[in-house]
Amino acid sequence: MAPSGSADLVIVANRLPVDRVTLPDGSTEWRRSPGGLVSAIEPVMRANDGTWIGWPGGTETDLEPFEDEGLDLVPITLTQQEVEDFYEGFANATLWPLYHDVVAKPEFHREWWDAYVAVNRRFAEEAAAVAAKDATVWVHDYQLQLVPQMLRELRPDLRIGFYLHIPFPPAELFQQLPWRRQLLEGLLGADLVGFQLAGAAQNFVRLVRQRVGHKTHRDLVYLPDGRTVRAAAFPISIDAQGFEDLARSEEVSQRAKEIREAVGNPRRIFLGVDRLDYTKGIYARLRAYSELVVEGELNVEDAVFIQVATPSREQVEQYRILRDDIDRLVGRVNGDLGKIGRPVIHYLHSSYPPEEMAAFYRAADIMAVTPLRDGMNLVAKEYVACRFDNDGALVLSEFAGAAEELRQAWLVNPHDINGMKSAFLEAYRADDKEVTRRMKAMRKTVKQNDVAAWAESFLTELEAGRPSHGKSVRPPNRS
Ligand code: GDG
Repeated sequence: MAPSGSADLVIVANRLPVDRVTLPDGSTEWRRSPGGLVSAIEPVMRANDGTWIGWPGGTETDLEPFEDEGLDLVPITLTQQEVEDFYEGFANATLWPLYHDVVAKPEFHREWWDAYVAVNRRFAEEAAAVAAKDATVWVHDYQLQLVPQMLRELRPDLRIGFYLHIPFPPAELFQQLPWRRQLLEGLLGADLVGFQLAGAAQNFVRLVRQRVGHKTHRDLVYLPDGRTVRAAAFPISIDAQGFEDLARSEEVSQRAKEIREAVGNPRRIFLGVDRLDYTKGIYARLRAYSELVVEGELNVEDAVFIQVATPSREQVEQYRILRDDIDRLVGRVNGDLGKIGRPVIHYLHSSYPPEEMAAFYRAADIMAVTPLRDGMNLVAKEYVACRFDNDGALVLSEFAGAAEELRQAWLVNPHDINGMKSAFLEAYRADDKEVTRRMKAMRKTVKQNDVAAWAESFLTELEAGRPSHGKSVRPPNRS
């Protein structure tokens, strides 16, 4: 295919950075969806005449490429059947559990795989059409692992990067996948494959050696056609300054006070914030906490747990089961142990604007982030960014990618309920000096390694291996 597009930088992600919102009068408009990825990539997009290709969510078929606040956006259409087979099926009921240590049982269906191939091809063809000659294309996440290879076949002139936001499993688990070789070959279409952690990159290289038979050396894969592919870690982060500024604002400070008052000004507020997902360890966390109340280690006058669970993937069966399980647990705990005006757990199944999230982070004394497996976990970093007074305790799962950087958190094994209970109590009883020492160190880490540094290091590495005749992506003008 001859290059026909004009974009020097193309971002390919499952979702567009905007959502279609229906207004009261029935008309629709695009609204920017808040998220670290958008704010990280936006400056590079602007500096490079970038285009973002993604699915707007929904099944409208009448969507044309459009501009939103100066960003060129190209919507990909999915049919209802593709939403079920590609998105809810192969992406969220096959790959998601398989890549998260099989904490739920992955389902393997051939029709789901066929839809995955077809939708990946659509993304690849669109990217091939909009990319200028020698452009850079950055493909994101587990929904699009075949795109790099499909795109390379269409457009060998492109520089292609791929970034996986979720864990990459050890060979012993990945082997289960009937289409394991095709996925590895799909990823090898990229020049640079980025992961959250070095261990994930190593898993990938080992699998490529074993399953595809290519020569490898450290983080490099040597392909028979002379190309080399690099697999390396680029731990993602957040807009740390943005979160801090939000947390410092008058509006958020006031709202944080209101939240504390609304829950009865207890001595300590525990907080959990997660998408309602079985990988996040919400059930075990709430159980551990409620056992401390049963045993009298904590009482409802002094401590309360606020759990924000954002609705997620509600059409997928495992998510419905989880929701019912948590509804039951919270109902039982509050019914058995709560008092008038003093529930043990405030459970909020809802999503909130960024200001309200920052107010929760500021209101909480102890943040509980206890996933069974998580690529990174941005919530842990957001909490740290919002604690500008160097107070607040973070209880963090060893199985979150963030644990490699946030060593000063109270680290826990979320499968060990007693261990988690001890950590909650330690954090609850810790003196101010100890809490400050830990938080100061974590704040330094999060501020130094923000999301802009992440995007810059990935793109710099991607450009570094480019043949000298190609053009390269310009860094944004950073103020
Ligand atoms: C995947 C990987 C990796 C949540 N509820 C609301 C809301 N959020 C925001 C949080 C945070 C983000 O969503 C969730 O990010 P996490 O990192 O915690 O988890 P995943 O959604 O599973 O993300 C993960 C990440 O990709 C990035 O690579 O870290 O490991 O699984 O930013 O604040 N934001 C608002 N309202 C809500 O109700 N505004």
